[in-house]
Amino acid sequence: MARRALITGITGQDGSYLAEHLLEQGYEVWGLARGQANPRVSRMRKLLTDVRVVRGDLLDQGSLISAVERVQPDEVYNLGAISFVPMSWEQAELTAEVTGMGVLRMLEAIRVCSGVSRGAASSAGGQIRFYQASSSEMFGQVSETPQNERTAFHPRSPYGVAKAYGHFLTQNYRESYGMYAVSGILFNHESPRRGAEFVTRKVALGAARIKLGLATELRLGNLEARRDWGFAGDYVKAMHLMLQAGKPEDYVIGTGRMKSVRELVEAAFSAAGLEWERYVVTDQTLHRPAEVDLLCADPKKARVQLGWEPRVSFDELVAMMVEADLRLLTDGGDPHDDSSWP
Ligand code: NDP
Ligand code: GDR
Repeated sequence: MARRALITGITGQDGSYLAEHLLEQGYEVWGLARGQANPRVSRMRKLLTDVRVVRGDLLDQGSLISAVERVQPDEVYNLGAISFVPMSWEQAELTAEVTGMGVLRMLEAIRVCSGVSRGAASSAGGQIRFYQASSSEMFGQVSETPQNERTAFHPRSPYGVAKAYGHFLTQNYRESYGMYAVSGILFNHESPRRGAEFVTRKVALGAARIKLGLATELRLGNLEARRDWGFAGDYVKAMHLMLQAGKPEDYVIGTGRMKSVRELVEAAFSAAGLEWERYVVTDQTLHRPAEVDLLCADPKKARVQLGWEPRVSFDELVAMMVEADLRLLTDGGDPHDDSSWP
């Protein structure tokens, strides 16, 4: 019988790549989708035709219990979150509820549906395996570079704090109830499906718009921030591998290479055949209240224990995104409309 996976955040970037990967592996894939008439759900249904949808919201405990009862999953991937860091200052409480407390609600749904009792410290922990989408944003103001599984956390945004809560809670459910519950500490990963608010996609779209005469400038915040950027299609494979391992452990996932936003801009504009200095304007209002200056992964544990390695280089990723946006805009597509996903 096919293994069954339940993915929260199915309408997001990672949800789509993970669903495709699991379908290729022969899984029956279910996506948890929220909202009465969420337009991203109907678009997702058109693109991922083999994914089955179950309604639920990370804010609603009962809906998660019902979803787990209905799907009876072998594996749960908790990707749902408010994931845009600047929004977490605007709506800090909501971010705590969805990105932080949502993890507690999902773990509780699994615990209850698996019949794992609160008192059973050494219980088998049930059969459902759980993946939590932890983030390099938990490292925040870094104490060492590169960052590995033992690096201390110093989050710099309400988003990072909420992720740290979810991370420790996942660890705690593993230790308290013997659940197979793991966190992937993923560094930034991007694709042509990335939301237009994130810097890589904003830059790719900006370069494409300027190239096609649809815009004359691109406004950006801090050009000196450095990140470890990889391809989302590579990273979802690591999520799956983490749930197939012999024992539940957390892993850092990234490329081990860092680039600045300035280098990203140079690469994207060059891929579009443009000189970036003529078009990019820096805007103080786009700077963050507390910035994460640099993040760089040490993914050695994942390479050695899971056999995972990223395949797509930074230059290939940027070129892929710029080309996709040139095609999208040339075809009259709407960058905010997920149905135009490549
Ligand atoms: P997206 O922002 O693209 O997707 C977020 C998803 O969360 C959407 O499907 C959204 O659904 C869903 N969601 C939002 N609120 C709720 C809610 N109340 N209940 C249920 N679902 C909800 O994120 P990514 O795909 O980029 O990232 C996936 C996960 O990985 C996130 O948890 C993110 O924080 C984390 N992460 C991402 C990294 C990256 O570089 N991409 C790096 C490290 C961690 P809806 O359509 O309903 O809004
Ligand atoms: P990040 O991604 O905050 O790292 O979180 P984002 O692409 O938003 O920012 C990366 C860096 O670029 C700088 N920057 C800008 N960012 C945006 N969005 N817009 C701008 O105009 C701009 N100018 C400069 C930022 O200051 C920052 O330093 C992403 C999300 O996917 C999280 O959910 C995830 O956990 C982390 O990656 C790892």
